[in-house]
Formats: sequence, C-alpha cells, structure tokens
Amino acid sequence: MYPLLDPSRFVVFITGATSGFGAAAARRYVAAGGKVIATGRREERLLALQEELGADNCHVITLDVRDRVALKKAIESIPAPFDAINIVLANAGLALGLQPAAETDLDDWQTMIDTNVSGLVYTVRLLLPGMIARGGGHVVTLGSVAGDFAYPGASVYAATKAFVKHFALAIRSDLQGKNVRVTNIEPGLTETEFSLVRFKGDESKADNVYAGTTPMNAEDIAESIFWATSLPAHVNINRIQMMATTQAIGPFDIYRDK
Ligand code: NDP
Ligand code: 8X3
Repeated sequence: MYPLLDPSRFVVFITGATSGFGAAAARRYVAAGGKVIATGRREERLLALQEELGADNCHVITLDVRDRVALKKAIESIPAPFDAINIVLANAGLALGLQPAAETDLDDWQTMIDTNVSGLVYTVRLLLPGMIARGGGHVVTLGSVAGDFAYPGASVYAATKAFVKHFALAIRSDLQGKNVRVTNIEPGLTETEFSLVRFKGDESKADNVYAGTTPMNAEDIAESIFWATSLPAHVNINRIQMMATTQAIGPFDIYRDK
C-alpha cells in the first residue's frame, strides 16, 4: 500500500469556505476525519456548514481576507484543537467583469487585486510562522489556468493568478528546510458561484458560461487539493493545472485589416 498521510491529523484553515471549492474542500477533509477552520464573509453559510459538519470538526470565522488586522486577530484567537493548523487553503478569490481593459471598472480591478493578491498573501504570511513552529505543514493556493493563458476581458484577473502562481513557487524557496510544502492549484472551467460573482448576479450570463458543455465541479477540485496534501511528506506537488475535458487552449488571435 502506498503510504498516504493520516487525514485524521489534518487541521485545515480555509478561506472562501462559504461556496465552491472552499466548501467542497471543507466537506472532503471532514469526511476523511480531519478538522477545518472555515472562513468567509457570509456568516449564515458558515453556520450552515458548521451545522452540517459538526462543531467538533468545523470551527467557523466570519472574515474578509482584505482586512489584514481582523485576519490577524481572528487567527490569534483560534481555540484548540483548531489552532494546530497544518494545511492552509488560500482559496478566497473572485473575477469581476469581462470588459476590455479600456472599459473596465477600476473598482473591480481594485477588488480583485485586494482579494486575490493582498488577501492571499496576508493569509499565507500570517499562518506560516505557526506552521513552521509546529514542525511543518502545507500551503495550497488557488491559481487558475488564467495565470498561464491570457484571454480577452481577464487582464487583471489573469494577472492576479499569475501572481499567485509565482508567489507559490517563490515561497517554496524560502521554506527550504522548514518542512512546509506549497502547491498551486490551477483549474480551468469549473461550475461554482464564480461566474455568478463575475457577472454580478446575472444568472443567465453565468449559466451561459457552462451551457452545452460539461465543466468540472467543486468536488473535482477539492479531490485534487486533498490528494496533493495526502501524499507522503517527502513529495511536493508544485502545480496542478486542470481543465474540463471539454476545454482546450485556443489559437492566437490575429487582427487583420478588413
Ligand atoms: P465561489 O464564488 O464559489 O467561491 C469564492 C469564495 O471566496 C467564497 O466562499 C467567498 O466567500 C470567498 N471570498 C470572496 N471574496 C472574499 C473576501 N474578500 N474575503 C473572504 N472571502 C472571500 O468561487 P470558486 O469556488 O470557483 O473560486 C474559489 C477560488 O478558485 C477563487 O480564487 C477563484 O479565482 C479560483 N478559481 C475558480 C475557477 C472556476 O472556474 N470556478 C477556476 C480557477 C480558479 P464570501 O463571499 O462569503 O466572502
Ligand atoms: C477561472 C477560470 O478560465 O474563467 O479562473 O479564467 S477562467
């Protein structure tokens, strides 16, 4: 038998656990016997998740990852046994809009940078020292295929995910000898609330993204996260890039005079 890590020892701090990948990952880890700290802004969703998973397995904290002071305070007040965090899933993030760069709303750009970049680095930076002090752990960041493949309307979103990819690769070097693994998960088309958020609640636009095709789902991503963190401690998966079977990379776009 291949020696996977014992999942009952996993204590997972998850940002963005009110929906999509974060919620699916919380369910996956608890189903395997682990404990999770589920965080996000929508308190009623966190409480419903806690009710579903049990308060012994799921501690919830209502927080906005952009608020670095509140994040620090929240992390410092996590009670035992949830304070023995050995996996950080820095997942909270969003895309807003799909307009060409010259027409985009600057507030949307700011929100994506504040959440996907600043919120993510705050989360990782604040949780790393504790993991190192406890002997090691695993940081999982949520990138995207958009971090490798630019597409129209995704300028800042794609750039934030390129940042996440490089941040994840770079901190590996800083963590040499600390027994902390780092994995960037880079999904493509996956049906969650992602498109509903991107199109600001317009259900028909969001549904169109997935119409007539078979996207991945949140459980597909959660399973990959769980797998990467379950491998023996001497194995580090740097990146997992995954797409729906129905998605592929298109040709270069060449503009021609009419
Ligand atoms: P969802 O919209 O379903 O979930 C996003 C989660 O992020 C929610 O739980 C939301 O919680 C949380 N979140 C957003 N802003 C904040 C904030 N300021 N503070 C705290 N939490 C926040 O989307 P996904 O599950 O699909 O997305 C998760 C991650 O995966 C994102 O980083 C996204 O960019 C990335 N991704 C998604 C893909 C997809 O196709 N679905 C593909 C590739 C990457 P709340 O609103 O309650 O705060
Ligand atoms: C989400 C996937 O292709 O919409 O990161 O950018 S995509």
